[in-house]
Amino acid sequence: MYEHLFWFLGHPEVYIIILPAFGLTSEVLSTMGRKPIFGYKAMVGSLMAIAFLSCIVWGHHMFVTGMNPFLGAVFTFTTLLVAIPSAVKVFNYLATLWRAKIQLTPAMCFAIGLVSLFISGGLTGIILGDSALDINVHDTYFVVAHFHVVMGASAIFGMLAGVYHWFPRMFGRMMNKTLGYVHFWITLIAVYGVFFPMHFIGLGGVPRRYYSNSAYEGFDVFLNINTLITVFAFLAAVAQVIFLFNFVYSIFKGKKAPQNPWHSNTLEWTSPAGPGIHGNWNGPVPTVHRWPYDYSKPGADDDYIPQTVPYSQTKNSNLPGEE
Ligand SMILES: [Cu+2]
Repeated sequence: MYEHLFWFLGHPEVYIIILPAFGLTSEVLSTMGRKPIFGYKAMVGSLMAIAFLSCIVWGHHMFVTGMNPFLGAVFTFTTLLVAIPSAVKVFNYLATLWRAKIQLTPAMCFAIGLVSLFISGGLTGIILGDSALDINVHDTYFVVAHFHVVMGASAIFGMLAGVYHWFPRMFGRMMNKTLGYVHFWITLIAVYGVFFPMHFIGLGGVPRRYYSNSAYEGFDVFLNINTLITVFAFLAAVAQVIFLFNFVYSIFKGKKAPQNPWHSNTLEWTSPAGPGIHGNWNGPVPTVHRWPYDYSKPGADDDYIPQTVPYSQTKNSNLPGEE
């Protein structure tokens, strides 16, 4: 009973970590690709579908607890259903990037990094969600590798994309781009360096949650891989020191940020730069005329039209009238 309750909380909880990162990524991919997010309604629907499905899949953590195999089959079915909205999101991310005017800011690098990690980690989720396959790798490092790629690395990449993107809005200053790129590349390589080989240790049968495996001679062949993983883990940690330095340094010494550094449509970039004031705007609250994704709109001169600017005030008069 306790284990059921634990995973009834535990599975939705990991989705709570990744879903906001998906939202951040959608914003960054759209703004930095100068295109509307592809399939907006499908993207929102997928988020809601994932949130709902997350509540009826917890049994996939319990395939080897002695649970009735028929119940295992039910949880396999509900779990594999999650692949559908997940695939919709990945395809729409890729379609948003297709023929986009991609601006590779550090935020965009991390957003694309999230897509890469989510695909890599999602594929092994199919193996773990299927009871017949899961039994072979349950409670091994294969699971550790899978969930750290998806809900650890992928979610953190989304959060870092958000930090780089909205830092100018939060502090009125820009983060250092070069340090951002160094942070991104070391983190990306180190994360794959840690978790890619970890899958193979798991396939070899090394169990998780043991503080040492030195009592089992059969696992000695994996020592070199463990050493390699440790080196990459330290490398990943060093990269985060670079990020923390960049973050704190830029708060005080970063270049002053323009009002709207990424030429974004959204409302937050119209409020006074720097830490928020009560009510967010000095004067009256601005009027919003449309959705936030009017990037590269056919017939418009600029590749963005802020939500607060009516079409009649844009340079080109060919745009349709406001609804
Ligand atoms: Cu789960």
